[in-house]
Amino acid sequence: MGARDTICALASGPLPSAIAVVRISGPAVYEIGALFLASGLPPARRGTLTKLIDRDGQLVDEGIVLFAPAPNSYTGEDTLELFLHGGPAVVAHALDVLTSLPEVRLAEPGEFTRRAFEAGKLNLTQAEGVADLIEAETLAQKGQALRQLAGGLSETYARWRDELMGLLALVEVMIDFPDEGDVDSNAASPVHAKVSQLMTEVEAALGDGGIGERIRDGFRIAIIGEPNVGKSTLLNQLAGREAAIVTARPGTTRDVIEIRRVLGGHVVWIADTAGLRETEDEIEAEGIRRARMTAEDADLCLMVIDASDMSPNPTPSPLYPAYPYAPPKGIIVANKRDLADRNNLPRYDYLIGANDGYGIAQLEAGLAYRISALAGSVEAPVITRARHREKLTRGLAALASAKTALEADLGFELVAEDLRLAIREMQGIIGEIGVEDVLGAVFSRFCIGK
Ligand SMILES: Nc1nc2c(ncn2[C@@H]2O[C@H](COP(=O)(O)OP(=O)(O)OP(=O)(O)O)[C@@H](O)[C@H]2O)c(=O)[nH]1
Ligand SMILES: [Mg+2]
Repeated sequence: MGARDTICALASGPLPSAIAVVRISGPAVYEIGALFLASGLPPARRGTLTKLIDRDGQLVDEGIVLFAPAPNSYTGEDTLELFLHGGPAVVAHALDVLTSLPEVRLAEPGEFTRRAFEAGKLNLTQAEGVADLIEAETLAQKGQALRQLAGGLSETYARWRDELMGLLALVEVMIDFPDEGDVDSNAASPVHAKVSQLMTEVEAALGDGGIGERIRDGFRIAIIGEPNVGKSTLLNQLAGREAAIVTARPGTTRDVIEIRRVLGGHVVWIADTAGLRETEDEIEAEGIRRARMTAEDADLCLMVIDASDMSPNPTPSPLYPAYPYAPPKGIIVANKRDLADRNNLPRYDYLIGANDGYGIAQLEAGLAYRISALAGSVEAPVITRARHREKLTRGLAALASAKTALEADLGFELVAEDLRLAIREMQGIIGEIGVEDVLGAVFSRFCIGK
């Protein structure tokens, strides 16, 4: 294997900024120090004011330089960080100078963290924690990302993997020495008990209601109801802008329109949908199909009805009942209270006027409360990404198959094979078996310079 490229990138935010951090990692750091730092590489890990010069000795900028020799750096390689003035021309000039060396190139997204992963500084779950921490907008997201980065999540997966490996060793002994010790059915029983126990644990993690993923990706609220009841008007109220088109014509909204908010300390996606009714129109029918899917997927569903429309009753069509969801998911929002007869109101959880904003603050407070209750319903979720859930689900299937093999006395070879499969899935989550496309998918979503 030849020497690796040395990578460099702007690691701080958009320019101009007070300070710009340019990060460099790889073997060319020494050459860069000798060529481009007026006083050479500074002592390790000590911030040193230095001039950055180009090949002709022209000043690029002057700033603090931090040198971290391998292996005690983020990437495990020799790294250099330049704290420059945050002007676009400064940074462009500095990157030009650095990449003028043939072995230095600009970093790809997430490449620094990928190198840290390859150097064994982080496992894959922790690397995902780094990405999540950078993207975290709410304290809950930040807390979850920090826990993931600190290794809290990988510990659980690693423990399951270790226990499975111990179990596999036991089963392999039984394959190798079938006549020693107890007969099969007795010998199988501790294995069976352990498999069952692990299954219970994995099932519990999978049965978390997807809360970890929701904290990370956002909770989902759907607004549904018949045409013209004011769903889009409500969405615009919640968005604080004209996100959706509002007209007096029923059937205005065709597609799902989503807005993002922070409610109760959590990121929430609120979706406006097409009004539910029977229709011949192909486009509207597709919109209605999407509306129902959106509602199915949602954590909370705002079922909007027209408070002024008491006739014939709020359930005009058996195909599209006004209240498809029960509490706690379903929330009945009666709109157009300005037109309603106060003495003759339908059943509702919230009474609003989407046009004039009446009751919106109460509705928002109620939603915030329900979202925080949902988020708090699972303490420290284990699963934070669909990728983890997929692997755990497959691991659980392998365990179930091992259990069946044990119960049907199909032989320890089959059990061993299932255990190996389950181990592979656990290893896949923490990246011990580095399948290239998985790694590519994980790291390409990072920002450049991380
Ligand atoms: N009087 C009154 N009119 C309202 C209120 N909220 C909405 N409207 C009106 O009701 C009509 C329909 O509003 P939209 O928000 O487009 O209704 P929608 O449910 O999104 O309708 P579709 O997209 O067709 O399903 C518009 O003319 C709104 O101005 C309200 O609180 N009071
Ligand atoms: Mg609409």
